[in-house]
Amino acid sequence: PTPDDGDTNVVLETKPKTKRPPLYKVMLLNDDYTPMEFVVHVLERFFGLNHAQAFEIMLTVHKKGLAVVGVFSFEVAETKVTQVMDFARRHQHPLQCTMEKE
Ligand code: NFA
Repeated sequence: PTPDDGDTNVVLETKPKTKRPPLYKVMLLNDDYTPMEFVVHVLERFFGLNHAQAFEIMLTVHKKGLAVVGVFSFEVAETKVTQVMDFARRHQHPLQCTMEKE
């Protein structure tokens, strides 16, 4: 008798793997103390927004409590959060910046 080679009726399916790396939303949170102009400056400086875009997002955070300011790879998002948190602390403002997987 022929030994079973194990290849009988074996279907090898492969999904086409086109996995994109996960993206992370970087968010700014409202508070009662950080000056509006400081938030606008942060958005211009660390997120490359022009003044009008920065002002608009600042107002959204002010009115809604938070807003997504950008979507990035994990490393870039982490860097933005650290830069904003350090900058806010250096200026003694309680501004909070966080990230969340999309
Ligand atoms: N709410 C702050 C104020 O009235 C402004 C602010 C906007 C703070 C967005 C944090 C984020 N001075």
